[in-house]
Amino acid sequence: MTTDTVSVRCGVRRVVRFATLLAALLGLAAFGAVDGSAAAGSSTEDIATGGSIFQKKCVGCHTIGDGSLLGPDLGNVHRRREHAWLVRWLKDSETMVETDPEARKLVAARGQSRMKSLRLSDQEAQQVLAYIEIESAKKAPGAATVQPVLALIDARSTQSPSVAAPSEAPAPVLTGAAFEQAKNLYFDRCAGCHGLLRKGATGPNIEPAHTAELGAKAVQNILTNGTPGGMPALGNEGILTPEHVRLMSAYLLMPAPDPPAVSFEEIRESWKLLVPPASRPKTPVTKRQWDNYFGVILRDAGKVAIVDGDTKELAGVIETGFAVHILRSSSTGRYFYAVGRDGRVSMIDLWPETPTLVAQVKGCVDARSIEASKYKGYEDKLLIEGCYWPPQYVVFDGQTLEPKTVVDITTPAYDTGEALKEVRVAAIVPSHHGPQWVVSLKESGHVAIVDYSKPGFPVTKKIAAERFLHDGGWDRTKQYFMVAANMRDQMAVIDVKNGTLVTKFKTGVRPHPGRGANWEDPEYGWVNGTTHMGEGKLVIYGADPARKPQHAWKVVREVALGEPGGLFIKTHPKSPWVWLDSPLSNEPNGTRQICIYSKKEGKIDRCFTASARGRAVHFEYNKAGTEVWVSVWDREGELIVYDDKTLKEKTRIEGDWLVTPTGKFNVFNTAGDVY
Ligand code: DHE
Repeated sequence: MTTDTVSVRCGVRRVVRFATLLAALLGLAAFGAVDGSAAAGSSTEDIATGGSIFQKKCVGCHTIGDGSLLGPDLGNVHRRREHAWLVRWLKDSETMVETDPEARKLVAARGQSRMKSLRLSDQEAQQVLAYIEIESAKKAPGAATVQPVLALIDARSTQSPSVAAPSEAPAPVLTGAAFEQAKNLYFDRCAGCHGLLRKGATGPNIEPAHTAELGAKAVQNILTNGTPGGMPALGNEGILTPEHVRLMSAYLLMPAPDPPAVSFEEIRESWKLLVPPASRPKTPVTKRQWDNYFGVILRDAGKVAIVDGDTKELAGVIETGFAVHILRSSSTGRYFYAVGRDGRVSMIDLWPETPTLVAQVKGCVDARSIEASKYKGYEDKLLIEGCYWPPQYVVFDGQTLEPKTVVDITTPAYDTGEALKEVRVAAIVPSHHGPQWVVSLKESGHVAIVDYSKPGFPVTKKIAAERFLHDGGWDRTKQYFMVAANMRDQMAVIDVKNGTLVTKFKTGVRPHPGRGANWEDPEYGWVNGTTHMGEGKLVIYGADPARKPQHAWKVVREVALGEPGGLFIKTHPKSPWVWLDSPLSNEPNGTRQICIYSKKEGKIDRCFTASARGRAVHFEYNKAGTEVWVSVWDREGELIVYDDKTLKEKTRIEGDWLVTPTGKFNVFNTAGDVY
């Protein structure tokens, strides 16, 4: 037990004595819930546990007796609602909204800020309610004057009850330097999920109209504590200092500045050819088995490590620049292409004795995706970079990174026709059956087909799918592209051969498959699956339209994982297992959890904590499909290597150079899109 826990528990013990005394004085009925007191039957440990759950899952949106934030003030909520109703709400608010008239009324009154299901057990819900009851009593006698929840919420539709209404709040002022600092912090930490223009995508819309409604205090709470829906606790995790949190809360109440454009000329000027093709080796010089190299993203170091998959030795470290995000391989595997959040593309040649940076260019202000040409005749010839900002993609020469063209992809929303300023390029996959890249347009909800055999590398088709497309990958045949529309809780299936949307279907709260995983299910034929950011659930859907058309693109299995915050799922054609992580869980232990699903048994074989620190994130197989590598995402990072047959840990790769390792990409598997 830590000192903190001891002091919390002692404090709680005093509070319980006070509460019991108060209950005795007022009579239990007055003190208790509408149909019973959670605190009366709870131990001090229960209340302490309730307090710690409340701190982790609720404080981003609620106070107890200190006024309304994103959600209502929960002071004395036990007096306003039946105990059983509150327990059900704490367990699964989303289902209640579908089935319970009171819950529907509550959400209708609150507009966009709908509460995610906390998925607490009965016992945990009791513990949280006991804690709220005790904390409400601490605020007595004023606590009794708290207004009923619905009345409070009704008031919020015209003005916020506890924080000043937007018109009454003094307009935040930031000086030039503070504004610049806040702008950079926003770009580094927030824009990926909420968009440079703050209109939302993986995270909600946080334009000033919404943040002003919350007020600075609520914004600070959310930045500090995160939310159960997957917003990280940036303050508590030490990513933002308290000063940063205050700065950001002011910045978020101000209109977003216009981000800059990037012209073809500027992209050309940024191009650096460090080693021309004629000066590169004609055959591999390295003695290492380079097609079993792993490229490892060292996120916060702005570097990529190349690790020998056979010997587990470090083959080289390449400076790639700010918050490098992913790697993709050229078709032959000889080159790794890295893309950074700052839009910089770095090309790494794996044939020299030491892997070597041979070219760099910057095609965007903000970017997440990159892919090579993989169709016969185009091997290692071309490269596409998708921009988050500006709304464009850039095509480069695959041997030199010389820019060839920039294509604007501004497209109206597929459903409403609304003109959009920000249309971000999310996942890109390379066709193996034709000269095409398949490009996801996040905000508009289209999947664009880019034909690189045509002059100018144009979009030849835009297929309406679903808004807020994010990540996805191929089915086993590489005819169907399955992509998550994560803010719409759906997967969309595109038939790339025929250029059509096959279907889309709901899976759960914010699916996040990475590139997904394909395997053969004993009952349903070929299937694919996704994990979820917003709930602890693996969802498996049929992906075998040729042999099992009755199950194709329908959810066939749902498997509970315990922890929300899942980002990646991985398997290999030779493996009996499917590996799942949950690095965005709200629980420190949950962030380090790995779960392994048995293809044969159709259920989770085991879940375990992989590390004592950091987060366990992203899986990659070696070339032979016999080992699984997992990153410990921490300043003092590690790579854990598991034997895929026995599931036992084989070794840990450590070293000063392993600063915040995240994604890993095996050359053979990445070049061949094996997943
Ligand atoms: Fe990623 C893939 C966007 C945060 C690790 N990430 C992707 C893709 C997109 C994306 C669009 C698909 C690329 C493709 O296939 O062409 N990622 C974003 C964001 O917008 C987001 C949510 C927020 C941000 O600010 O960037 C984000 N991503 C992260 C991380 O914080 C992760 C966990 C750690 C890191 O290093 O950045 C992370 N994303 C990854 C990885 C992949 C990825 C490892 C590739 C998975 C694969 O197996 O292909």
